[in-house]
Amino acid sequence: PVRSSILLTASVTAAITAAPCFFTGAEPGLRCLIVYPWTQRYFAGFGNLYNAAAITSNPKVAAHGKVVMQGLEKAVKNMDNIKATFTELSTLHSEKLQVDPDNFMLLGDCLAIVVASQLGEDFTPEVHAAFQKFLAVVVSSLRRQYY
Ligand code: ZNH
Repeated sequence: PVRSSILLTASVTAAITAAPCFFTGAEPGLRCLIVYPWTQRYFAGFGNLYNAAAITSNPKVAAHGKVVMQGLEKAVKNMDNIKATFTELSTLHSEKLQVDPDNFMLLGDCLAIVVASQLGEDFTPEVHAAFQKFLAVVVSSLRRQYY
């Protein structure tokens, strides 16, 4: 497992370096709320999210999207220990926020689409595979404290 995570680090880091907007942009979160509208239910306090225009112009949604991306940045920086890194975050999503964990990969898929569109030809099958593997570890780590 250590060896595979080192390989993963190299490809994902390469992908991330080439995609400067990756960890600062709110686009994956916006997409997730539009394409999978049931994910809006957790953001009742963020104001009206009645259509795509309302979602993309909502400053609270954008700010939150960036917070989530910063959480993912933490995962990249702790590539060999994502499960432990996300222990508290997993408990928060399970016990306090009560987010259905099936939603995690939906956001991951939106993220992959954004990264692919940023990287263009550099989003090779190898980078894609590494990226999906990274997302799978992130999602299983976020699910870990659910029971
Ligand atoms: Zn989440 C929050 C991350 C997914 C919902 N998140 C949060 C935070 C973070 C995160 C970092 C902050 C925390 C504190 O404050 O402490 N998420 C995350 C990640 C992911 C996620 C990394 C994946 C990938 N989430 C998610 C989903 C959902 C959510 C999918 C739904 C659908 N979150 C949430 C909420 C919150 C959070 C609701 C809270 C918000 C407020 O502020 O209110």
